Amino acid sequence: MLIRKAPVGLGKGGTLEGTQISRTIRRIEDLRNFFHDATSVRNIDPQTLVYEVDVYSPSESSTNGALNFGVTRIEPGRVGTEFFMTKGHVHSRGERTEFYWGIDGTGCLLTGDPEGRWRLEQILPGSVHYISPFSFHRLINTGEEQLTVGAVWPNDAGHDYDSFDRERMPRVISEAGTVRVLLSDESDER
Ligand code: PAN
Ligand code: ZN
Repeated sequence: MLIRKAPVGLGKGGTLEGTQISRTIRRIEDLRNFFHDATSVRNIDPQTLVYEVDVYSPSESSTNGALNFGVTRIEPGRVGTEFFMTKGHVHSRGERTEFYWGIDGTGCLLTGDPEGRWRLEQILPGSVHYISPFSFHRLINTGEEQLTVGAVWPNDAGHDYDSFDRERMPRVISEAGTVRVLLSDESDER
């Protein structure tokens, strides 16, 4: 029997290479409503790249139990004091879970449960993160290099970007060269 080459691999710079891969690119113009400081958003070139997501979906979308494999690469940078980050979402099928793991760079994973309790986990190369049912999840690059994070989630999970109140989300900011977390008055830690 032939020993075949794997159809997909992680290339240099954290790009997924192979077949059945799609890429989503998010620039400042796509993220206007996600960063807190509207004035700073307006002062950045709208074409500035914030993050890219490569997704490998080998199964038909109707396949029961199908998984997606993704890699997210977030550029280093800030909008005002707020670090570059993903939009963040809950799964449309809220009970669907997900694994993230750190590949390169440093940052954090913000999660929030439906009761409004928030949690931040440090992401490092090799760190493993479990996103529990009904949790909001967002990646934040707090480092000087690109943050690259792998993910596996059910193909039928779906992305819901609007169900969480953005005003209540903790913000991860840079202050005097250190990473600081600002909680809204109504946020709770867990
Ligand atoms: C990830 C995310 C990816 C980009 O693949 O979709 O990191 O984040 P946003 O979708 O919040 O822009 C995932 O969590 N999939 O379920
Ligand atoms: Zn997800």
